[in-house]
Amino acid sequence: MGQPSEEWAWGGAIGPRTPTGPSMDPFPHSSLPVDPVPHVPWGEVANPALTSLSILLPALNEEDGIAAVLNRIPRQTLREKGIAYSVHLLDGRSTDQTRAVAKRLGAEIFVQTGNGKGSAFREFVPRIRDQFVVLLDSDGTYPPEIIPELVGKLGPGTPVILGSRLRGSIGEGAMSLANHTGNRILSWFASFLFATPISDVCSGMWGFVSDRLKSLDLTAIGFELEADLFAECALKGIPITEIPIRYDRRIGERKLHLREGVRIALALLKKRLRSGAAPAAKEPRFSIGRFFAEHTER
Ligand SMILES: Nc1nc2c(ncn2[C@@H]2O[C@H](COP(=O)(O)OP(=O)(O)OP(=O)(O)O)[C@@H](O)[C@H]2O)c(=O)[nH]1
Ligand SMILES: [Mg+2]
Repeated sequence: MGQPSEEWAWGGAIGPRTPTGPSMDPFPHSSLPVDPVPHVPWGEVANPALTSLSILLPALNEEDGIAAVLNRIPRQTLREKGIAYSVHLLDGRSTDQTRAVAKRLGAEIFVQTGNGKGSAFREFVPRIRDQFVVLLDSDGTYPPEIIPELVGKLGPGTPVILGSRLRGSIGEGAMSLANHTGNRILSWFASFLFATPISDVCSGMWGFVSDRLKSLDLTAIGFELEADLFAECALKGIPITEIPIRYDRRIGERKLHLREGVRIALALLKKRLRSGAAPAAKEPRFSIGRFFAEHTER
């Protein structure tokens, strides 16, 4: 052992090392609260009890549409309403810039393994951890602006909300006459088969209480997804509340062809025949008078 080094204060007797650093205040600081309340500016968050929301955007080659949709999500209003949200691109292995654009604009990217819009949605549902879900297309046709209002209506008595284009308004050139007629016929057919009125069974804008969504036994692969959502709700007695929405002309190339209408009708029929029993009782119950009133007043 050598001599103690120079920085040791050596008082001539062996003892503890003398501290040489700056002097410290006693700890903890008695003037500060032990567990300070985090600062949340009043007026910014109207409802401090946060609601959580997953916004799901299925997309196949929608590099232009997805940018428009993401830019139209009213982030400020969602924050002000105390809705903590995440946005998820459900990508059908796009070959354009869809994923890159969505990522740049803050969406989380999920790439489906199967094919079709229905498969993408079904693959993603088990991953949902938020209280509420909103589903809308990535082609700029549905109004992201109404998401806060839609989420505000969701709750135990209103577990599923459908944005109805046929009860709302349709922009010029947004829906061809053939599509319009097809949508009406399919909605009548679905209402009749499942004894449950619905005005727009092919609408791509829906809201869900996540637990109720997860209780559905969905089987759709492609564009019959919305018909499947409707049929499952009808069979399980889960009420669907309709709100009128605006439908605009699509951005980018369409993926749906007219023949899909036949596939959707067959999917509805198959589901109804396989279910055997009558649809579960729900509130409000179906009545022929009400059905015709609802489908003729527009
Ligand atoms: N993940 C995924 N999304 C898809 C697939 N096919 C279509 N989509 C998306 O599903 C949404 C609906 O498809 P569209 O082609 O717009 O069909 P549509 O809205 O019924 O018909 P249009 O009137 O032509 O707009 C769009 O956002 C598509 O990009 C697919 O195979 N996988
Ligand atoms: Mg579309």
